[in-house]
Amino acid sequence: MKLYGSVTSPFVRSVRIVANELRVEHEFIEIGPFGKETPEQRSLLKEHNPLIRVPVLVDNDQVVFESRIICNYLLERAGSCPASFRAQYPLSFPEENIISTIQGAIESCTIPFMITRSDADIKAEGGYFERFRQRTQASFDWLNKQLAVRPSYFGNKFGVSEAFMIAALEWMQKRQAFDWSEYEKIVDFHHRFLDRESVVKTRIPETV
Ligand SMILES: N[C@@H](CCC(=O)N[C@@H](CS)C(=O)NCC(=O)O)C(=O)O
Repeated sequence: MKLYGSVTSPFVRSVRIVANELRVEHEFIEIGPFGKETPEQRSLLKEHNPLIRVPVLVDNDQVVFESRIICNYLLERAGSCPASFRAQYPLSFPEENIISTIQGAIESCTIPFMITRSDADIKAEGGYFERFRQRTQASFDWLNKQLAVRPSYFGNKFGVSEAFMIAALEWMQKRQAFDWSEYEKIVDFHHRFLDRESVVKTRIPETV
């Protein structure tokens, strides 16, 4: 099984965390971060994913793209999983809502980041960029609350939504895309899981 992705992408990292938790053997094939891919890497990506983005999983003849679908593929394929990982398959609807919100918040930060990275003259403010900012904020307000009211779906035990959340938090911190340090429950969440083996193993390198 091959996983194509960059070491910086929070979507790729979520998948890597889940694969590590499920002990799924895989080869990680590194693609440069957006705007820094080589022409060969870009055409490799195009060949496997019409959306031309990472992550992409190739398992013999089966190609799977979109981080969430890849996680589902891994969960289904794993069958049983270590007791330390909350891996119900299919995921419950409350957990799906939590993952949708985390993914929406990530995209609200990664899209402006990629747009400004590809065109230095564009200012990521006002207009629809303002909607992205509001969406991130509203998502974090909601997620902070979910940690209090739905701990069995989010926060109590490490699972898929926790993998997405930790990847989102550390990417936003690294890129200074959104300051979540005032959200008490979220800060506590980060403290609880930041030393987990799968999280440490996939952390974005300092040098990138
Ligand atoms: N919804 C997708 C989002 C993936 C995504 O946005 N990947 C970014 C890296 S963080 C990417 O490859 N972007 C390149 C592009 O948009 O052209 C998923 O969950 O996999």
